[in-house]
Amino acid sequence: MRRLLAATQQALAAPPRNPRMAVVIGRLLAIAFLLCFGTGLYSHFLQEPEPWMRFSTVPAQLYQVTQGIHITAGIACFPLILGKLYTIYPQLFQTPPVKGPLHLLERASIALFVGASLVQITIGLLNTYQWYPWKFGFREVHWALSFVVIGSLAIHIAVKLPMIARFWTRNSEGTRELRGEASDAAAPVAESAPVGGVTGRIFRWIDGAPAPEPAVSRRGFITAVGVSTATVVALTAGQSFAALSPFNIFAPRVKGTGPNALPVNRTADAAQVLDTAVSPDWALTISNGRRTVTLSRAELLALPQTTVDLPISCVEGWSQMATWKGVRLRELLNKVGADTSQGLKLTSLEKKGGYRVTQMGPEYAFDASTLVALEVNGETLDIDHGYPARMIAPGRPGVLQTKWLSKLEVEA
Ligand SMILES: Nc1nc2c(c(=O)[nH]1)N[C@H]1C(S)=C(S)[C@@H](COP(=O)(O)O)O[C@H]1N2
Ligand SMILES: [Mo]
Repeated sequence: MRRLLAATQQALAAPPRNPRMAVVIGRLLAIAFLLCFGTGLYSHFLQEPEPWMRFSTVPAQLYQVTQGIHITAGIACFPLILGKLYTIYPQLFQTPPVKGPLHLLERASIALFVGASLVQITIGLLNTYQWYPWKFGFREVHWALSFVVIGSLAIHIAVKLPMIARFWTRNSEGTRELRGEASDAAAPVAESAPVGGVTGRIFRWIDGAPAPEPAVSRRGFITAVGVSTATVVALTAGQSFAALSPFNIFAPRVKGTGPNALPVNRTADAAQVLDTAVSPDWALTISNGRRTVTLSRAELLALPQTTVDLPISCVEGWSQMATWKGVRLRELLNKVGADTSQGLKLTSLEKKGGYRVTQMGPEYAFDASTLVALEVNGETLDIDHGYPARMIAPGRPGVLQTKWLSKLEVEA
């Protein structure tokens, strides 16, 4: 058994499979994971705020940027994780497979880490394509898994710290030794002492055996990982970042397409509002306790109109700037005597769906650029964009930009 494992390791030896490479890719992955985690927490609390939480409404593109980073960094994880797995693959066959309880724990935490990360980035990617081929709630699972990933990442880093330090820079002791430059260069790497439970030799060749002909050179490997990461980022980031928009090949939404030159996320048909949205009886109800005001679309159009540039920034990654025109929400709230400490409950005409009823904090409700929009990009709102009236506020996730408004209720 031991022999078989050792032989497998030897057969898998290749120049990019060394601890220095594992550390270099690991650093990039850690950055990507932390970016995803931080921006993910922000996105989560915007959608499910604790009662005491208040958010910044400036800059209006804040969420567009944080969510763009979230999706783009998540996509970059694919080639990076594959590269990292390639690099450490021979470690699967280390001998003995388990040295003791601590070693078992270490290997189990890595298994958990790798498994959870792969599931996490895969369901995240599928979500950007609005494809939910599973039964569970995406948000709950993505949220819970993020703690498994970050927790096991922390354990992983702690366990590997001695090795990470040994290979951290080009001139670290371990790196120089790998290059055969260390002061004790005469001693073959194969005999180097175990470091943090890992011997340098595992990544190279075994016990003085001749180096195998490299099938993949170190430089070829770096190029492959680098080019594939840059490519997937460049070809998808255009959904979130306007400058890269011409290169948006793989990302599902394309800027400037759709009615009103704006992509649609949920159509009026899907929301089952094709009849109610165009009914002549439609009116927007605004209430604060007993005080209620009801305004038809013509009455809304007769009020002072404000024009603002605000993005739709979908949690699924795509975003687009648009020019909105309509009535300032705070002017409507003043009509029912709401004060600036009060939040709002928004109800859509939509018959069912997760975003039929949403909540808006006072910082958004009373912001001067938050509108009950009636027009977009110089035209009447298309029914797919929320005709007869929709909410548009700065810095909010797209899911909270409620279309086909029906009721606004000031919270006590
Ligand atoms: N009532 C309602 N409003 C909604 C949604 C919805 O499902 N129902 N989807 C939201 C989502 S997820 C996004 S990204 C934006 C997209 O706006 P658009 O379709 O006008 O571009 O609308 C939001 N408004
Ligand atoms: Mo969205």
